[in-house]
Amino acid sequence: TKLMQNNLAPIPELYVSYDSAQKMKMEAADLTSHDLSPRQICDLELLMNGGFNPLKGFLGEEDYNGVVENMRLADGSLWPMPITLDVTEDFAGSIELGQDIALRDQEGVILATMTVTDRWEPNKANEADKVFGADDDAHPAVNYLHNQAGKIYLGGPVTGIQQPMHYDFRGRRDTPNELRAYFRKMGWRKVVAFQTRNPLHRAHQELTFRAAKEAQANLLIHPVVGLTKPGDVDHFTRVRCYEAVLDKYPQSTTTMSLLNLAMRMAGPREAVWHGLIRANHGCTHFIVGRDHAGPGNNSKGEDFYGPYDAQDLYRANQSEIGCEMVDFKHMVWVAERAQYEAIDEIKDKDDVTILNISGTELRRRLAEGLEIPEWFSFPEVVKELRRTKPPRSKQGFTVFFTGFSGSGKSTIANALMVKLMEMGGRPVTLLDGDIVRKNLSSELGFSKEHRDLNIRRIGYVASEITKNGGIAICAPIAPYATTRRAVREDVEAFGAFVEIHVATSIEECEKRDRKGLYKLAREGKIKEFTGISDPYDVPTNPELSVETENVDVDNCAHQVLLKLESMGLIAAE
Ligand code: PPS
Repeated sequence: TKLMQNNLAPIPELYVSYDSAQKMKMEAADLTSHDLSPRQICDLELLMNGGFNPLKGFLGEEDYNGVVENMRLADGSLWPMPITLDVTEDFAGSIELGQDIALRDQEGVILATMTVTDRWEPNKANEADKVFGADDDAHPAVNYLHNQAGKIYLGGPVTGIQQPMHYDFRGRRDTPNELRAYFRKMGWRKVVAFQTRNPLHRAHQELTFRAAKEAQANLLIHPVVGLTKPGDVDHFTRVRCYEAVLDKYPQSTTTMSLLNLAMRMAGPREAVWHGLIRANHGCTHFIVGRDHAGPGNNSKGEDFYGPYDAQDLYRANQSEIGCEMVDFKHMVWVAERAQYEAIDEIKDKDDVTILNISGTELRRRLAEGLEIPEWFSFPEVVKELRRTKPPRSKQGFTVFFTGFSGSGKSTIANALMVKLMEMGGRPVTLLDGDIVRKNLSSELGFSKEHRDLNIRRIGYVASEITKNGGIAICAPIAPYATTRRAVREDVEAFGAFVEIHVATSIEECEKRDRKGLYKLAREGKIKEFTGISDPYDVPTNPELSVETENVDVDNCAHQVLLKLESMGLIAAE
């Protein structure tokens, strides 16, 4: 391969001068405003600072069609990812073509204006197929497309007023031109970039170090801190980990900069996109690994892309990307030689012990507080990860009882609370149906809409308690499966969600009729009464289902404790 060297001349940005920006801010008060989503803010930042060069704004229809169909803008240049401004039909209908709109962040600060030249309804199924490989909601970007993105796209040139504000790690964030200036200043003529959304362990350190040696280049660790794959380690933790690993590289050969990119997990197309972005940041080489930017499994449990599809597509477009690929060698630990080696280069595979810890295995070990060997990661990194992800027995969690009125939810929930408090260690909050309706939801009735609001509020509070390391015990009727699923998702972002169906039959509840409400419901004096005149979706996959007929409360609560123990949520000290 020819040895690429970088051309470090500044690349075009879309920002106006400071004085013009002040003036535009005043004038923009009169413009129709679009409030950007978190993903759109990431896209806008890279549009404005030249990270998405040659784009001059959100794609218009002709460019969009070219990008979707054959990875090319209307003028023929290579661009694999639709960078689109999706809006609601109402908003799209409220503006005219040719009009300037203000693009604002979530606090209402104006970041840019856009002259709307294009407005169209995209064929989202086609975009999903062509760009992401399948119209399958299991793909995070396809899910975004269908379930979060607005129906209409607006396109047009953007005029940048100011960068989105970041309060974290400010010294570690660089625009393409800031990185170019840094490379110029340091005399770095060849730079290999490493893209990552994960903490760096020893295999990554070894691989990046080797890539730099092979390309005879300096190294840029270029982690994504915008949006990555749902469930990833948060970027605050990751950056602390990266900072610890930076010390492990030979001094002044390596630097680290944070990239506020919203990833799409689009595998091959994403690799090409990442390469173009790194070329814009002044890099000459780019590391592409196995399953680069892979989205995980599709709804049939299969891979979306082949493990080396990204490398193939990159190679085919390399000359236009302007950033040479260094392909990832899958690195494994060879115990006998106490070193990392590329799996395809080990000649004596049958005679040596090859060790590797997968991401899933690492998460399991963290969750259970098990050993993570020194050959796998650096003690500083493991310490940070353990700080953020303590073992399950020290994390917060939510126990969510559901069942008919009078099924025994509150009684069991109370018994459980007392047992957990006896054990100690974590604060416990009981969000009982009646308590919540007195405090959080006093204005709500029992329509579907109000019940949903009530349950979502309980879910919000429970997820905050879970995040902060406490135990939330919820005991509403929660009759609708979709709402329970939504609450589960809210909570599982931070800890375990344990759904418990208190499976007392409606006949038994009515027979007990503790509060006399069933009688009133039968007489029609209470409308929309769950189980009598309003539906209850029986949980299909609860963590536990308890029978209460002929079983005492203490025993029911004990069954829950055993469940919590089997899930690793409570443990002996
Ligand atoms: S929901 O559906 O989850 O929002 O209900 P929840 O907040 O748990 O409130 C249920 C308690 O309110 C009393 N109540 C009713 N329940 C069901 N349907 C109707 N129409 C209704 N009207 C009042 C009832 O006493 C429930 O108390 P529990 O503790 O479940 O017995």
